[in-house]
Amino acid sequence: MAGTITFTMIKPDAVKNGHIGSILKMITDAGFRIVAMKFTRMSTAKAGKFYDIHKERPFYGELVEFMTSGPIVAAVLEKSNAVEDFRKLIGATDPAKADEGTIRKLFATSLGENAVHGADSDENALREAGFHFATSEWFDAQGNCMG
Ligand code: 3AN
Repeated sequence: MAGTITFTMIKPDAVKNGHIGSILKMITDAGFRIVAMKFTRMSTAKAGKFYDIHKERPFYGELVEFMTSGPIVAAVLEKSNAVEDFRKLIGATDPAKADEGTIRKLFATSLGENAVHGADSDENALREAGFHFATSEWFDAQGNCMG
């Protein structure tokens, strides 16, 4: 069964361009519940580790530099079929190929600076959520701390 948790970041480009509010509204309007959230700036070491899987890719250095260039919003989200539904909501990695009405189509500027991150599997969602949040920072639907 598909998991109910995904992990997202609103990236430095979307933060700088003033899109935090609009993006969060699209996320909650689509039925995702915010389980954990913070406004933070990643260190180079942290971003390097987060994107470890892309280490051999030619864009790795550029990606780490961009993701540490300003603050981000990191969040854990809950919904049935969370990972797949969130990937649909954000659209393709390249905004030029993203469907109309998706977050990347509306707010991303390029393939590298594409406004939002969405975990690509249940396993990565939990790994990435754990990277940014202690379970004491997670809250259930009744507002109770899950840690
Ligand atoms: P997604 O974010 O859609 O899962 P990934 O996991 O392939 O895409 O890539 C992670 C991030 O790396 C992307 N969000 C994007 O910022 C950056 N990226 C991916 N492909 C390229 C590329 N060809 N050139 C520059 N940056 C890229």
